[in-house]
Amino acid sequence: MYTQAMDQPNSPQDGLRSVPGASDSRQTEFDARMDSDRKIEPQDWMPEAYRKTLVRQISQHAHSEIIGMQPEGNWISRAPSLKRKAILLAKVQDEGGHGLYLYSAAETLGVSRDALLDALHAGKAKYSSIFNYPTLTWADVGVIGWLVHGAAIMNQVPICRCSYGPYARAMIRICKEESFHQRQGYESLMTQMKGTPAQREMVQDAVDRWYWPVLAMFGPPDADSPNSAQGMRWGIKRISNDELRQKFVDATVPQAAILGVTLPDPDLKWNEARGHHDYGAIDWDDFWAVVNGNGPCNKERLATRVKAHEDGQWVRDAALAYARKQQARALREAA
Ligand code: BYC
Repeated sequence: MYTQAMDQPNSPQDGLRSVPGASDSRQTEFDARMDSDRKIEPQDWMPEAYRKTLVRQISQHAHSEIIGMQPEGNWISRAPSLKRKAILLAKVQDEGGHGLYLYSAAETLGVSRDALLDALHAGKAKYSSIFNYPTLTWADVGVIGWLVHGAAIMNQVPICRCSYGPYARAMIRICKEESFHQRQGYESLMTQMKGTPAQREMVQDAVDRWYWPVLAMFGPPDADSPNSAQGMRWGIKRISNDELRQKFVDATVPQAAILGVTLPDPDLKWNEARGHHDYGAIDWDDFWAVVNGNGPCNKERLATRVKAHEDGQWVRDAALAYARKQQARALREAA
């Protein structure tokens, strides 16, 4: 539903890879590897700024996955049937798994998982703005599947072609699972739209609350995106924030029509000349307030995350003790 061809050509800026001042043979090899679209692997030399950008983006992405378990996790005990509960459990568990693949990918860049988690728990690390909004009704779970995961797929399929091997490979599996998440959300909403007038109103209300924050998920407009230009040159980002947002709007309009909901944007209309939908202004002040910690649920999300980490300390201690015991036994047997 949301695919972009994996063989799509790279940005015209892709020749501009070098970091000013770094002109040794290792930089030349790095540039050549990227120009020929070969992956950079953990053992390869890379510019420090490239490494830092990847650590920033991959860790933010990992944090988003594990914080992203909370809004829907809130509904596991209240899912309306055993089938819906089983689906939701599997989906939330997948998100935990995505976080783990991504922390592992970040660790290949020489940063420890503990350091990344400390930054999250101290409120210093970013995670996606979208998870700071509340899930008020069961319809929110469907809308998160349809729109939030739909946006995630739109953003993440191009990352399967990221220049850094471990991140690109993690994204292939993640995108397959995201596709299931998106479809289960849409299917759940389809069922609700065939229900009572009250259920249809509940779906429309959820769409009204989530639509604009989802459009902001793609990040600030290209002109105000400080990381985009370099991220594109390095093949970390393949498609710009605004282009992805536009693709998402174009894909969502016909899906909303099939579902029978109205997207809450009076300025949304097809522009024949552009071959795309025009859409209204996004409230960037609201977006930055949320990113800077002042959204409706930021404090609750972080507090829940820190508590879960602290409550899980005994599990990590037990796993470490067991691993040490196994290691000691293996050494004894080898002696
Ligand atoms: N929320 O220069 P820009 C998921 C920050 S997981 C918060 O455009 P960049 C899912 C940005 O970090 C969703 N902050 O940055 C999971 C930067 O700050 P710093 C997450 C945002 O990196 C479970 C500043 O604004 N997806 O979908 O070039 C269940 C300037 O932005 C946001 C990923 O992480 C935001 N929405 O582009 C369901 C995918 N947007 O770091 C769903 C990988 C921007 O300079 N990440 N900022 O302090 C990316 O593709 C890119 O990092 C972004 C931002 C497009 C998000």
